[in-house]
Amino acid sequence: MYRLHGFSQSGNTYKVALLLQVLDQPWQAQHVDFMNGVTRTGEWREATNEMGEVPILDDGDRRLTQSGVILSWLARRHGAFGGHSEDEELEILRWLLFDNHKFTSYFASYRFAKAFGPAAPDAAVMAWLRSRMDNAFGIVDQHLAGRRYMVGERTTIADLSLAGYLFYPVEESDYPVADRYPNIAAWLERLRALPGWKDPYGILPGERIAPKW
Ligand SMILES: N[C@@H](CCC(=O)N[C@@H](CS)C(=O)NCC(=O)O)C(=O)O
Repeated sequence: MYRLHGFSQSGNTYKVALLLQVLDQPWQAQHVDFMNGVTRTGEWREATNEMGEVPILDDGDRRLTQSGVILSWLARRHGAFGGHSEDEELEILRWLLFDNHKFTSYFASYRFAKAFGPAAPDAAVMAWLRSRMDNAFGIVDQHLAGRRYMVGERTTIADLSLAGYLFYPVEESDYPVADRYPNIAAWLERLRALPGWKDPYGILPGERIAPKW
C-alpha cells in the first residue's frame, strides 16, 4: 500500500493521488499540516524532507519526493501512463520540467496568494505572476491545438502533472481557464473522464478553506 504525504490544497500532492487513482492502486493519505507551518520546521525537514515540500510517497522502504520523480517512478513501476519509446520518455520529461518551472509554479503561487495567503496579495506581484501564467497557459493551449494529449495519443503523466492544479475550484484562483483556453478546457474534460478520476477535495486530507482574498 502506497502512503502519500500531503494536504488537500496541494495540487502537487493531487497529481500523485490522481495517478494512483487511475492506476487503480491502493494508497493511503498521510496529512501534513502545511497550513500551520509544519514543513517549515527544522524537525520536519530533518525527519521527512529536507526540501520542505510535499508530496512525499512512501513505497515500502523507498521514500520519494518531487511530484515529477514520483509520477515517473509509478509510471515505470506499473508500466502505464509513461512513454512507449525513448523519444516519448524525453518528451514527457520535457513537459514535466516545463510544468514544474513555469506552468504549475506560477499558477500555484498565484492561487495560494489569492486563496490561502496570510495577508491580502500585493497587486504588482499578482500582475507579474499573471503575465507569466498567460505565457505558460498560452503555450500549452497552442500545443494542444489538434492534439488530444500532451504527448502521443494517450494520457501520460505529462497530462496529469500539467492538469493537476486545474481541477480545483475556479474561485480559488479566479483565473478563467475555460473562457480563455479552449484547447486546455477540452483536454481537462477528457482527463476528467478517466476511470478512477476523483476531485482533489474528495480524496486528499485536510480541512477545506474558503478562498480568503
Ligand atoms: N516541484 C515540487 C513542488 C512541490 C511544492 O512546491 N509543494 C508545495 C505544496 S503544493 C510545498 O510543499 N511548498 C513548500 C514551500 O514552498 O515552502 C513538486 O512538484 O513536488
